[in-house]
Amino acid sequence: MKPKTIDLIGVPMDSGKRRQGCLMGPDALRTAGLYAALSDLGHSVTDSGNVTPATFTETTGSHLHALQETIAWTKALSDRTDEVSLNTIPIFMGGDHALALGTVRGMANAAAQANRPLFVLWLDAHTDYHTPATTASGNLHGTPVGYVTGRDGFDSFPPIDHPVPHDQIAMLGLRSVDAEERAAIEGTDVTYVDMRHIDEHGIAKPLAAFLARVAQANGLLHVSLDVDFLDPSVAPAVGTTVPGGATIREAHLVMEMICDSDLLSSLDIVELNPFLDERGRTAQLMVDLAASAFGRRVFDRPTRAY
Ligand code: EXY
Ligand code: MN
Ligand code: MN
Ligand code: MN
Repeated sequence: MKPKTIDLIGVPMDSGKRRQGCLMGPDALRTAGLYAALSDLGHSVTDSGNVTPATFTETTGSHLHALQETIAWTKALSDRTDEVSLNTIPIFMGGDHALALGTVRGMANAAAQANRPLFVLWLDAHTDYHTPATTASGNLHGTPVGYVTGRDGFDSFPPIDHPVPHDQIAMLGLRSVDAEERAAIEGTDVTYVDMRHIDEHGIAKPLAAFLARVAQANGLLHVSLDVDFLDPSVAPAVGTTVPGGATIREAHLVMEMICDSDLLSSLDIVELNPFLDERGRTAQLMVDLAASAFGRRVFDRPTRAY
């Protein structure tokens, strides 16, 4: 892989759900050696520190958890993403998945300025396709895809200047989708791939088809990796575990194929809750997966033995 310029951006955001702990995520990824893992591969890495939201006054009495805090983070992340040059690959170290409200909104704006389409690869047990009006839990980490695709109901959030078209989104690893999300998303042209499909056909086939479309369109690729994409037995440090998730090798294959495509323009690593980890093994796995997306390999070419 050609050396890249990578910008590590800490996003200690914890407002997207009630269980606290993701605020420690950025430092857990730092402690697990994300900087060294990427610079050891020859990339030029900067750690820009953490984003901090503007001050806010929280709404009371709303069924939406931490609404104003989440809006403040969305604005701060959109602004931060506006500063990102497309010659740099930002890695947003979460923090919960509500951070994607701001990172995907910002990358969609950056893509529009570059006159290129933004594609989004959502690696998650969940579709995160709710709106403030449809969420039963009131946890806004279940809404970023609803927001960036322009669904109604986000009036108090910054407007979506450039909605991500549904056919520019692929979701892999799905196994916990609420009835409303399912009914809504089945009516769109999102590429939604559940674990049953992956069991039967493998993870490489749908991913290769999606990456080919990104390349064909000269698109930018934003990857949003939720820890709960993986099976809880190998990635326990997340508050929304769902059994029957991706294996470590399926996750590495996804990241290695993304690396080979050379299409990655931005990456979220989200929902890591170190409070739930076991001696840092989930944080270490996220760092290893990031290294696979940036060129770490066992061998550079296949064996000649057959
Ligand atoms: N769909 C459920 C809800 O809206 O509460 C669960 C959402 C989990 C979201 C995590 C970040 O992926
Ligand atoms: Mn998620
Ligand atoms: Mn999830
Ligand atoms: Mn569409």
